[in-house]
This record gives sequence, structure tokens and C-alpha cells, in this order.
Amino acid sequence: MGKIPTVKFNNGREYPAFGLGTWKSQPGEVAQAVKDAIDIGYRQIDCAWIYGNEKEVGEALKAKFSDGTVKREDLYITSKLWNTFHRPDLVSKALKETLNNLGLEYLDLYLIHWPMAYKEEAESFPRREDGTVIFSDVDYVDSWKEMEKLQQQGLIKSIGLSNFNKRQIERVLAIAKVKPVNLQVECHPYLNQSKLIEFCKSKDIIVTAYSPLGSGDAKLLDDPKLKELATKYKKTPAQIILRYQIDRGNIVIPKSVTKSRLQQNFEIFDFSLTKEDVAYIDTFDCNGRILLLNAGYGHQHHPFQNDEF
Ligand code: 1BO
Repeated sequence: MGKIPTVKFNNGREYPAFGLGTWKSQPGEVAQAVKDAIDIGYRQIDCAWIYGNEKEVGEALKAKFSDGTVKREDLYITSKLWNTFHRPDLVSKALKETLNNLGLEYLDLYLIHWPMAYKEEAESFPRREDGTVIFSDVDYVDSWKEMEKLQQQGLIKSIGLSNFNKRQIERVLAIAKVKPVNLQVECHPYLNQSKLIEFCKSKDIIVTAYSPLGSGDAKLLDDPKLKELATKYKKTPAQIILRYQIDRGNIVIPKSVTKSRLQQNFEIFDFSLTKEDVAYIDTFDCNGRILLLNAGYGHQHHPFQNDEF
């Protein structure tokens, strides 16, 4: 079994190019999944306040520190600032809640989860009686300035963005004293994000692919062209898709709570795809975005409303 490759952020820090996604992992199952993943060799865990399971992730981390499997400095923990905490005076409070949930003194990477701010200090999706979400007009560039301060205070090693489009990243870069190191977006063969990745490379920003295996309804995993590639490399379609991201220079964070699948997803460091096969998989793109975040429709900062990438 090969070693997990790393990427280098624009601040000089190395980050594992592979980690465990925890979005949609239920509180009753995520702790065991994190423990199993660390035992298998995973060293990056991707979290977010909105996933509602950070406390259980924290319990698993504590157990793995206590039994001596890993030390804090062996792990790379990411989390994300939710939309109801964008207002500058709430950013530090939100980070501290996440640190408290996870039982950590610092995060390795903290991202603004979405460019849209929602009404502050209410429920996570504050809604009117008609069901529409109540927005806030806080501008994410002001939240970014607070992220920079938290990094200076040593509470975060690196800062970045998630679900931002090119124009929104440019707006952050225009005011940034600290450049974002990372952009986390939905990315898989049916939504390969090539233009956005090319743009990020030109700005020295590493892309993380979330939902790398698609929607989980097996549509992508059953693709006959991927099955052919899997046969050629003696791997599974899932392993081909995960390796595809690593061979493009991206970080990939597949989610699973099943030990055998955690193990299978990890077995991708003993081979690589040829350039031709990466280019071939690029041709599968069909603008197949799964997560549109309809709850943010109509917001001035919703990232996917126009033809922008
Ligand atoms: C609402 C969660 C999106 C993926 O991080």
C-alpha cells in the first residue's frame, strides 16, 4: 500500500491529498467511522458545523489520541463557517464552538462554507412562514477579514473557501492580506470543474473535491466507461474516480461509514492513471451538479445562478 500523497498550500503547509468526508454521516455512526478511518491510515478529516456531527467526530478524535494511535500533529482537521455566522462579530464565536465540539485547540483548515449569509443567530436555515430562507446582506469579504485575524491568533493554520465561483474568489483575492489556500467544491467526472480548477491553479489555490463519487445513487459508479477503466487498472470504479482527483492535483474526501468501503477507498496509492485516461474521464462531464442549495436561491451571492463557473 502506497503512502498518501500531499499537496502544498500557497502558505508552504503540506496537506494530505486524501481524507474522510463527514457530510451526511449520522451522529450515531460517524464516531466509529472516524475511528476506523484513523486506524486504516486516514489522516485528514473534513468536518463542518452544519453537518451536526462535530461532537461525535470530537469523541472519536479523543479516543484515538487517548489510545495512542495518533497525536494531534499527525492529523489534519478541516471545518467550515456556516452561513448564519458570517457577520464579522460572529466568526470567532462560530470557530470557537467548532473547536469546542471537536475538542481541539486549533484547526488545520477553516473554510467559509458558502458565499451566502443567512439571518444571524437564528436556526441554521432561518425561514419565513412561507418556507423561504431569510438572507443577510453581510458580504463574505468582511467575513474573510475575520478569518485572517483568527489565523493570526493561531486558532487556524490555513484558511480557504467552499462553493465560491471564480468571480467571488477574485473578490476575496482583491481584499485579502492572506490568500485562500483552498477551494472546496462538488467535483466528480459528471461535474469535473475543469475551468474552475484551471483558474485556481493560476492563483495557487488547491481544489478539494467533495461528493467525488457522485450522488451515491450508483449512477456514476455504474457508468460502463468507468467500469472498463476499472477492469483495465484492476481496481473498482470508485477507486478510479478517487485516483482521478489525485492525479489532477486535487484533494479528495470521500464519505463512508462502512469499514470495508473506508478500506477500499484508501487503496488508491499504489497506482496512477495515465494522462490520457485522466483526459478521457474529463470528457464524461455533463454539468451534472447534484447540490444546488435551493435554499439560497435568490440570494445576491448564490454561486450557481448564472452561467458563471
Ligand atoms: C450543505 C453542505 C454542503 C457540502 O459541504
